[in-house]
Amino acid sequence: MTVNNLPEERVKTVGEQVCKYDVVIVGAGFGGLYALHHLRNDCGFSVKAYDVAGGVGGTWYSNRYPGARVDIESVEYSYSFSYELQQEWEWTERYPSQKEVLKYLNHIADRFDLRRDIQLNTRVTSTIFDEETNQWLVETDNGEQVRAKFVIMATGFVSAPNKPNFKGIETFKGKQYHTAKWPHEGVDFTGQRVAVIGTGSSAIQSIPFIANEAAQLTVFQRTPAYIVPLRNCPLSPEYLKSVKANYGKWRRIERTAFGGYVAQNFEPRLPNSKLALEVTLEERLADYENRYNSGGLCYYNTFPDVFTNREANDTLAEFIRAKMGERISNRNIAEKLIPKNYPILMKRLVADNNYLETFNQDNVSLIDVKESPIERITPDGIMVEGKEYEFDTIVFATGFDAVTGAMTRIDIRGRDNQSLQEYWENGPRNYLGFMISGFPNLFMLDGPGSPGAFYQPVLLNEYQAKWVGSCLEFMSVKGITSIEPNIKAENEWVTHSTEVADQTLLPQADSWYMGANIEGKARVSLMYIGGFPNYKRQCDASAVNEYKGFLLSNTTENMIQASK
Ligand code: NA7
Repeated sequence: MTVNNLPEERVKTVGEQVCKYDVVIVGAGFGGLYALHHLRNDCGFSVKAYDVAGGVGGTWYSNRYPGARVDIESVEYSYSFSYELQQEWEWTERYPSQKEVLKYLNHIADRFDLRRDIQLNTRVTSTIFDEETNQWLVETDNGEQVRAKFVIMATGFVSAPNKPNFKGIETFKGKQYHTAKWPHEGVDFTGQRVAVIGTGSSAIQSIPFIANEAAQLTVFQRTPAYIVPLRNCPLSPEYLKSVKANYGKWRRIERTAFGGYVAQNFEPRLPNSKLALEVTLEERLADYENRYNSGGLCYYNTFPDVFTNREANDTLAEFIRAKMGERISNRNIAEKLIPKNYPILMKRLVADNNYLETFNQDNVSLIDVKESPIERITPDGIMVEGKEYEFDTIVFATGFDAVTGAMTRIDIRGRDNQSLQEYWENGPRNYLGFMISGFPNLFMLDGPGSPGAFYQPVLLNEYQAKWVGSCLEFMSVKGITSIEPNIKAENEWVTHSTEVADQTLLPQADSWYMGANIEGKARVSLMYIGGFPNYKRQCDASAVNEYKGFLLSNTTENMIQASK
């Protein structure tokens, strides 16, 4: 017997094998951990989670580069599902370091007794849908095969590292590191000539630290980022006490805001309702100045027309450019570091800790590779425009095959042996960011088509895992064995998502939000930019209408809800 016509030798025990789990979860980061807790502890399903890493934490396990920290405030970038957890946990910094976030996630794994159902050091290599049994056959890199009724991809949107395949990369004689796969023992750059390729969040966080150790640091920049100060600081016991006393209010406001994080000057603030172009210049500048002084990413809650109207966007972009200029002493370098040609917020805004000032150091230089891309890596360094720059170490801060990469790197096959990679060749397709037509009983958390990186990912994970839990309970009660979107609903969701993105300035920037950072990747909006409240309304409406837009069946032949 074969599954989806796959070769017999690939499927070791199919036929004899019992279904071992109700749910297999791929990934043990924020999304996977909460999904495991909710589906097992709240809903009573048998659940097994796999993660390729040697510990829980997902992206916070592997991104250990110097200076790594979250740029959403700790009291917001944390789970809301447990009142007790929120009251117990004490964040030490306004923006916690990678170490502190990882400590928190390890605490979650222990506190909710999750480890016994997590298998680490295990890469899920394929998941194949068996149409005869409505089960997924999950295969891992240690040769294990398990069957599950449902699979949840909690693989994260910035987890599949992108290392561009520069010509000659294998000939480099020095050391190479990728920020997303940083050695646990750390790296000593003392006295070295170091290159950093990339100027996104990872580069901007790590460069000040590398520059302090290295003899020379050369940064290769393709696109300058809009940069604002993070203004990290320790958190006082009084502040934590006040947040804990008002956590419900914080969370309620977060759920109504576009970005899902609402702290400004240490208070939860509703997003602006007025438009940038309808207030006076003084009011507008006062708003921007207030956000600048507060620190961090709170511009995502500024005037809403900044997202949709280039003239409005320019008012903020101009303000930030001027602020960036004040921090860089060399005019030639400032000219390169300050972005000009794309709208602000449409490529990830980066909040820094002394990055711009680092270019005032004598040992730091900047090479613009936008017009003249890196030609090749040589045994001794990097070649640009026929000139060779020599290095002992190259740091690739080149980001991720974001949003879709973690899933398309797994051999996922749905009905008729359809490969997900092929199905998504022209961009990810799905319904409500949850499920894909032709791939029954496969759910995604924080995936394409959901608000993903446009919303606070921890809260989005919680909402989505609860939605999946309710869906599985519904199926269990009704004796439904298979669910997948109907193609009409999927098409409509893709069209709606694209239309919403086209109403914004998103397509005007080359960002990973649009798949533009990876050569050959389809250029489409990978996530839903209509805002979490809109997204939630549509997901809730589907659920209360007995999963409108989905095909439900109790056998493969018997579609009991053909096309609502
Ligand atoms: P990012 O933000 O995607 O940054 C990657 C950087 O690497 C970015 O500056 C890229 O330039 C640059 N890059 C990528 N490929 C190349 C090539 N071929 N040549 C030169 N430069 C290149 O990833 P991060 O890890 O910094 O952050 C990812 C997210 O994690 C971040 O947005 C937060 O949400 C958390 P580009 O801008 O594409 O021109």
